Amino acid sequence: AHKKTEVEVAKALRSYKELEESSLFTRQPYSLNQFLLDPMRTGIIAEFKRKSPSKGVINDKVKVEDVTTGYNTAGASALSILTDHDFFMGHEDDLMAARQVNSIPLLRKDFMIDEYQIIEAKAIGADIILLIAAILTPVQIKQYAELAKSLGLSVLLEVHNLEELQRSIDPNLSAIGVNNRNLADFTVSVETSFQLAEHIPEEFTKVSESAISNTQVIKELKQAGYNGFLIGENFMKQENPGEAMAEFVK
Ligand code: IGP
Repeated sequence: AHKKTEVEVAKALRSYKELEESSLFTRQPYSLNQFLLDPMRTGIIAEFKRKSPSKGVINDKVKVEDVTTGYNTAGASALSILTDHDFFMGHEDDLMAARQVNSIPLLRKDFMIDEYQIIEAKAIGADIILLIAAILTPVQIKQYAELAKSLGLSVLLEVHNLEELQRSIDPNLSAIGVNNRNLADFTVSVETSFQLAEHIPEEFTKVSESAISNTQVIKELKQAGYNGFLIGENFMKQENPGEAMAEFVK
């Protein structure tokens, strides 16, 4: 309900026509899978996140330009930028600022519940959208993934159990992300990724999301077939998140 009103306000401020006329709207997006599978990169999707509902403020002292260029230099395959205002202290402007200084894919990390937000994602310079199975019907997932694909955007579907995975699979998706954090109670377990790996159809790249804090786990996840690793807090809790990632991958 909260997100619904936020989207209604956004629609009133900027029409579909205005979004489609913005200069970023016509750019050709980068492909998530191309960067995830690039052997010169780490497979890490490094996240810019000031605050979260489970941890409170993580870091509100750093600049999005500094952090994202640091991540990029450290070999990130993509950057995840929270644009949700209330829960994560993020903003569309953060993604636009990251766009100005990075030439790798940007994930608009937000709760997509309306087609408007997908058009908006393209208009602010995103390359990837996130669809969270837990809050969407299979019909919504199909429609949103089709729209995103028609705009050249990559689509990351987020699931956290087998039932969500099986009801949400769609050919328009680019990658499947297994969230190790249960959004209902915030408990985390990387086991979720190991358990679901074999159920993800092989045509999709696999991403493990949340609670990744050491390189040994990444090694094991790679052996289980994962191509991508979404890491936020482990880097953001440091004074210099970009440097923390460089140290992590060394
Ligand atoms: C990153 P972590 O534990 O490394 O900070 O997690 C990312 O997976 C997490 O921020 C996330 C998220 C989400 C945030 C995963 N799915 C959906 C908001 C909405």
